Amino acid sequence: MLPPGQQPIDGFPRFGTHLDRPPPAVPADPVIEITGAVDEPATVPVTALTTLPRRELVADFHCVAGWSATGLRWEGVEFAIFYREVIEALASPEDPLSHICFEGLDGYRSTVSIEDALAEDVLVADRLNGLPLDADHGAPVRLVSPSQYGFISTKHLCRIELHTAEPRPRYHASAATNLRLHLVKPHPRARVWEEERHRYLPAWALRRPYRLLIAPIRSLSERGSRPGGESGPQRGAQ
Ligand SMILES: Nc1nc2c(c(=O)[nH]1)N[C@H]1C(S)=C(S)[C@@H](COP(=O)(O)O)O[C@H]1N2
Ligand SMILES: [Mo]
Repeated sequence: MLPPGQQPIDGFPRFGTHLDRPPPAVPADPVIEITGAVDEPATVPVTALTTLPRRELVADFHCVAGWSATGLRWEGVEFAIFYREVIEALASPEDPLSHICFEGLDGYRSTVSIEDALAEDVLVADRLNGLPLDADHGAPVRLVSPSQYGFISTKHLCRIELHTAEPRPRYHASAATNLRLHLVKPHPRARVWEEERHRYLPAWALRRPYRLLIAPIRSLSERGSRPGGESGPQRGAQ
């Protein structure tokens, strides 16, 4: 059964605010920076994930626009374990952490409450359906939070920013893209079974307009994924 307002899609399309921009290049030795409420910002090599207990998670993936990809098999490390083993060793803020921002190599950002981030189905994933994560789906590593709309699941994860109070929403490192995404007003919790699509508007009002965006965003994203494909102007849509 799919969450309210979702429709199944064939396969697992590349999708996102990148539109037809190609995926970012993966550095030779990728790292995840840990910044914000830490004593000293730190840099964790992505290879550290191989030293932590691994987890396989089969889950559906739901985009706020209304498509769902079903039965994806992710592999990686539970975020809660990464948090306990890596982040807590670095962070000793006076106040407890309340929110975590996840940033991708393309500048994309998502913000998650600590409760939602530590849920048992949230993964830092480096494999999908038995293969290393490809560029379309977030190489080298991405967040996967299947109980929340896809826009929470930051691809190409390269920075984790810790906060002790809810930060002002920032959806992209680029000011222009951030501004455009602000207009979308995504719901801060984005839980799919509660249909938390929009910060203010009721979900029923958005189902249809969002669904109309699926085909164009999907085909733009596909175009950007082709090697040597042209990169277009930045536009905001989730
Ligand atoms: N780095 C990055 N992560 C991102 C996005 C993006 O544009 N850049 N788009 C988000 C949105 S809106 C969705 S629906 C999913 C799509 O994931 P997929 O391309 O693997 O299908 O990625 C999310 N994570
Ligand atoms: Mo999305």
